[in-house]
Amino acid sequence: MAGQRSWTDELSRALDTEMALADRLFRKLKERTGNPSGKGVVRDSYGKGEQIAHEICTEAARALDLDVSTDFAGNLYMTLPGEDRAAPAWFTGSHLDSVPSGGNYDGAAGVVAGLAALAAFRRAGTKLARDVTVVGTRAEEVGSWFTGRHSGHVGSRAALGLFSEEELDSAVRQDTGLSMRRHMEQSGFDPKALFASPPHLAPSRLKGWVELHIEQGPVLEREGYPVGVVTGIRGTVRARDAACIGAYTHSGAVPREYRQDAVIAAADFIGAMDQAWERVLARGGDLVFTVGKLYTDASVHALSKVPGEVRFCIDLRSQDETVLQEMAELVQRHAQAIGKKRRVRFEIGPVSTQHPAVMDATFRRTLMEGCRALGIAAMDIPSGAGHDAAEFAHVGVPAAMIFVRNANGSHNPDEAMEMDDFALATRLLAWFFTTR
Ligand code: HGY
Ligand code: MN
Ligand code: MN
Repeated sequence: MAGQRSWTDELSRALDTEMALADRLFRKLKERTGNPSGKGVVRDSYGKGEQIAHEICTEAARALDLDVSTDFAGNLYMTLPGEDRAAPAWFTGSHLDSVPSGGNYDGAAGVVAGLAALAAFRRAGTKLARDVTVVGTRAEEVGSWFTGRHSGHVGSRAALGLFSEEELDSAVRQDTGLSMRRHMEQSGFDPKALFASPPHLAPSRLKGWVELHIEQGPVLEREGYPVGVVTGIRGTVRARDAACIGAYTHSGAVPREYRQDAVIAAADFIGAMDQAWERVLARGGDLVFTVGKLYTDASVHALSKVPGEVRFCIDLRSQDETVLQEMAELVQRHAQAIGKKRRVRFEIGPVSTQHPAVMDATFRRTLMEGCRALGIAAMDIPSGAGHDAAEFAHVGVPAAMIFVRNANGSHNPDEAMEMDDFALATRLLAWFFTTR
């Protein structure tokens, strides 16, 4: 088994004790970023809610006497110094923003687990071989807040030098109409300096990225495991601002063959993509397809009108790059063919892609060793959801993820996680950092 010099009874007991810190942080996050007009939490990317979450974690890190810093994009770094400060460091953490009316654990669980692990190292007097930095990344949920052209995961991609300057102005907040650039500046960060300096995280400085995150799907719960070790992360093909343009006209007077009905055409398109999805699954492929937003214009639509416009988004995800490419082509082909048949025009708009990511095999083996050593029942599991970990893997930083069982799915206010499961996953995270 990998070197176990720092795993002690004191550390084991300290991890139990620090679950109280985790509890306090989850409670504070829920209270201070709760949705004022409804249920769940609101931690808007480069907005007030995300900023509050960063302040709560900064305060906890200061109380633990960690080295605290931020980069030009506003990512938060909270470091426990190790013996060899020049050695490539362990990085852990996750995002501190949420989807609108989201759950309290998506993203935050990874940051809270990292802080609880560092608090336990402090309490037990554990001196690790290398630094461990807990990161609170910005704007991982950017797709739920910003439309326009961008490729998601803004904070981690900015830290790794993968974020492009044009995205600063092509990504626009739906509710404020302001660009990513303006929101970064309003939050007190420096987009100009971001592009005038080398990436904050040079891959050579990182020993690896290990992210704890709730599963967000039903598998661990259904299979009866508290913890999962992630094998890979699905890539995406997304169109955030698609539309189908037809013609408004009288719903009674116009015969079928003269209509340009945007809603029926969009329904045809969605049905055709759904059948394509079934064909991929029937041949054993991996794919999910979602239209999370579909809406006519409330300022002009009416019962007695043939709808002349409908707007929607497309979210395609797969572990397989070729399936993603095939689906991206199919989107355009169906849009053309159905547009012709229904006498409408599809405007698919900017299409962003994220490549699938493979988790590091050695880290996965070590994590499974840890599960055996700690008596934690765990299973290998692919991630359907996207995560910052994929960006680290894309730049060659070995990456791993620990999933925590959670009930009621995710991206909804009912997202629920048992603290016992969280404690096991945090224990595994801490154990992993003691191995080298
Ligand atoms: O959409 C995602 O998978 C991630 O939760 N942002
Ligand atoms: Mn999410
Ligand atoms: Mn997440």
